[in-house]
Amino acid sequence: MEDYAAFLERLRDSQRVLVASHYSPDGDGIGSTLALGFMLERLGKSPVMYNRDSIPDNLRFLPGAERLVRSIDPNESFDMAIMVDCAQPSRVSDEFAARKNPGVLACIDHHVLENAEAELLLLDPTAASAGEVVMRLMKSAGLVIDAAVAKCIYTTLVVDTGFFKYSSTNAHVFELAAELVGNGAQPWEVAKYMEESYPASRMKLLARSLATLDISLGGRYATMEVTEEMLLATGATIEVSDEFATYPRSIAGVEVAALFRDIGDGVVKVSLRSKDIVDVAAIARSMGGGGHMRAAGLRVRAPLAEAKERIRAAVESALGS
Ligand SMILES: [Mn+2]
Repeated sequence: MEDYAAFLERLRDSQRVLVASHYSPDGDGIGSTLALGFMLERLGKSPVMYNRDSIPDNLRFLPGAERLVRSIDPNESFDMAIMVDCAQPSRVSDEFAARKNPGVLACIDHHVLENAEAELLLLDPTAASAGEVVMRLMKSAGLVIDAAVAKCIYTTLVVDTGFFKYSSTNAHVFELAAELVGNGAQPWEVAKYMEESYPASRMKLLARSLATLDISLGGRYATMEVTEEMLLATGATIEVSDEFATYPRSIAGVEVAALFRDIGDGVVKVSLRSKDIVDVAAIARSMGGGGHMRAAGLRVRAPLAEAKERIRAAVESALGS
C-alpha cells in the first residue's frame, strides 16, 4: 500500500507519536527515524524517537541524533507508534512490542513484505530507502525539506544504495540526491563520517576476519567469520563488522558472500550478499530472516560450523537452479 494521503490523514489525527526503527540500527533506520521526527514536529506533533540500541558512532553526526531515547516510559501513552525500515514490533524491541498503551501501530517501509504487523501501512517497494518514503510523505504534506532533514534523508540513500553503487541506484535516486544536496545535505560531510572515521579496532578486526576467508562452490561462494575471540582480541564492537560481507563479495567470480558472526548465546548472525543472480532475501526468509535481493540477513541458532553448513547448502541449491 502506498497511499500517502490516507497515511497523512491518520497522522494528522495523532498528537503523541512514537517513532522507532529496528534494533542494530543502520543509517536508513536512524536517518528515517530522525527525518520523520522532524516532520512530526513541523506538523505540531510531539514525537518521541526511540531505538533499543545506541546509535553507531558513524551516525552521530546526524542532526537530532542526541534526541534518540533508548527506553520507553511504560506509563506513557501514544496515539500512534510508527516503525520505520521494519515492519514487526519484535524487530524493534521487546519493550516496544509490550507497550501497554500502544496507540495505532503504523509502519513506513520500502521492503517487499509479506508479514507486516501493523494496522496502518505505508509501503513503497519502489523507494530506495525508508528515508525516501518519509521524504515523499513530507512532500505530500506540503512541507519543505530543510537542511537537517536533507542530511538525514541523504544518509538513508547513501546507506541503502552503498554510496550509489548497488542495483537499487537509478536515475531517480540521483535526482533525489541532487535535490537533497540542493537543500543542504553535504556529500563529503556524510562520506567522511560514514566511511572515513572508523575506529582503528575495525581495521584490526577486519584483518583477522579476512584471515578466515573461504572460497568454495567453484569460486562462486565466499565466506568470512567474526568470532567473540576476535572482538576480545581487537577491542572492536560487533557493529563495526556490519558491512564486512562486502569484502568476500568483491572477489571476481563470487556470486554469493556470507559473513558469519558468532555472537555468543549459541546464535550465529549471518549476513548474505549477492552480485547478479541469487536472491539472498529468499534464502534468508526461508530460515526466518529477511532483507533485499542482494543484501539480506538472518540468525541461526546453532554452532558456527553447523550454521555455515546450512547456509552453504542453501546457497549451493540457489546457485544450481
Ligand atoms: Mn532500508
